[in-house]
Amino acid sequence: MTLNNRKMDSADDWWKRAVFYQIYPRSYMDSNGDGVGDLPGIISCLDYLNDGTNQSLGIDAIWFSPFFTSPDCDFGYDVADYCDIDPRYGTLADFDRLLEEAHSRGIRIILDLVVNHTSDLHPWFVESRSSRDNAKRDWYIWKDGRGKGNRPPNNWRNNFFGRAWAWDGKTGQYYLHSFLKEQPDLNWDNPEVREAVGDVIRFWLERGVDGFRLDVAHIYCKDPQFRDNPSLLKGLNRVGGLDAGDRLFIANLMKKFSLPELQVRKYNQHLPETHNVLKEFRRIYDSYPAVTSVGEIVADDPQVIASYYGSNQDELHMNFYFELLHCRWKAGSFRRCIDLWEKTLPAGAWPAYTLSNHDVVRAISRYGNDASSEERARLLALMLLTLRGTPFIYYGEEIGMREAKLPKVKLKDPVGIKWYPLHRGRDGCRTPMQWNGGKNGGFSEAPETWLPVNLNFANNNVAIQEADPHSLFNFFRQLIRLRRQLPALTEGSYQSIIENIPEDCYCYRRKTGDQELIICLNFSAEQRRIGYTGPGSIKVLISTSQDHPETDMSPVIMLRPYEGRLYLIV
Ligand code: TEU
Repeated sequence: MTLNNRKMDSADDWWKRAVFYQIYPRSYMDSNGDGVGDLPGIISCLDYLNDGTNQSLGIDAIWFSPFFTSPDCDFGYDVADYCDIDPRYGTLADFDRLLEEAHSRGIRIILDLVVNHTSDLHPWFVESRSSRDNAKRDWYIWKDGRGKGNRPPNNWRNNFFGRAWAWDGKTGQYYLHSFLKEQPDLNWDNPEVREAVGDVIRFWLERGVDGFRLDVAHIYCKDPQFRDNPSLLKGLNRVGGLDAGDRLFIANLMKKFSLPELQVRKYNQHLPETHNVLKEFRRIYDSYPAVTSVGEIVADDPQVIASYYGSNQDELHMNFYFELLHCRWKAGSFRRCIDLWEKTLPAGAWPAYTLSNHDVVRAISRYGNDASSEERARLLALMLLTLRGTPFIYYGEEIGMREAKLPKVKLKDPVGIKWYPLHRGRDGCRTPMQWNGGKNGGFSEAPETWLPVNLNFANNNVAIQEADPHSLFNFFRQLIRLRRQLPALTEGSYQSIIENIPEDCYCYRRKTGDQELIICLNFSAEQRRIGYTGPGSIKVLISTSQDHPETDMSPVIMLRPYEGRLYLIV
């Protein structure tokens, strides 16, 4: 291993200049041949991510999906011990080594803080469910049943399938679970819970981690009266949107596929008290140097997402903007989405963008798997790395890993198992990293890996792409370098350009006092022409097409199908 010490950006706001990379630890690199990725495996790949030379990908920070002790009902998102590493991934000593090796390469590390709920095997819950008068009973949300039929306390549905209440026969009460019944929700009204989670945060900050990604931070607090959520169908009905036939059709469909009742989540998300929890967290982060946080906040209204920065920048440092995951393949769809978020963000609030993660179909496949998928992936990469805000790359995105189509027998995600074939679940985006054309794509020596490696690994892997100067990997690599060299990309303002731009192109300006860049993205399958009429002339710095004219200074921009270019105004 080459240890090429790279100096870390030590400023408190390093995360504004950083390129993040999300690793799903089960699927990155298996060092001990059990078919499951692990921490020593990840350590052996750090040079690939950033070895301090121009040859590696060059990322600055990693977000790790959970590797804490877990029975894996939701693959780590059900934590049974927040302060230990699951033995399948390694030990705390391995973690310390990972942190040290990462830091020595200038790579910072943030962890996944999953504290809306724990695993049902967490000792806190084991105690809580042991008796009604246990000291930890109130650490979770326990309620009596309703009426003669002992119905669940209210109509809330969980986020996966079915109702959000599970009956505990031993103590004769229901407990709340916003996801699986093996993931009971913590009671954030209880000061002891807040204190205990604060201790977890401090535990990792003391060890030297650089921050956290906060799982479903918008649902920590619940309505104190636990009122029924309004039904979406009834609401639609009131405004005359559905006739009786529609209602019957929908009701039958929902029954057939045991779909959850459609309801407005009025009382189990975005409660004002949640902001106080996040402020408490922020005070802890701020008592350590250079800590950051990024929230998984899901809301339809961008104002609501923006509120989680805090009125005084005193809650989350960054919030993902998931709307970007729902854009159609249309220049206007992306432009409107970004413009709206830029307009909504309060002054000083810093955006975070991602196009893929462990919960959604990989972006390269989301827009269709065909001959132009890779061109589209390049266009998306150029956009992701030139928008104003911190980009998060999902592992494998840099080599264009596709969503794997797995047969039902191979599925592991409870969501896919339950809904198949309607919804194949989230396994398709979680398959092992494709390192080379060897056994299991170079991921593992095991006879069988936890999820199969995607069948295309022989043609789609790191080794091939490292060797090909025109590969997607090398495009990402160059783009990340370029981003570091151009202050307008990290610090500059953002302004979309509409005048004289063809409908299927998305163009924007990034600008500081002394640097101005223009990014032009052609979303159409045909050539597009844009005339540049601004001051000065323009010089192309990078294009998604391999053989663009390096020194093109022409005022007419001819974009090839799906081509994107970054121009400097000189
Ligand atoms: O996800 C929250 C969430 O509600 C969705 O992304 C959900 O996983 C998806 O809609 C299901 O189809 C977070 C994590 O990212 C996810 O992996 C966990 O399963 C979930 O929380 C529970 O911790």
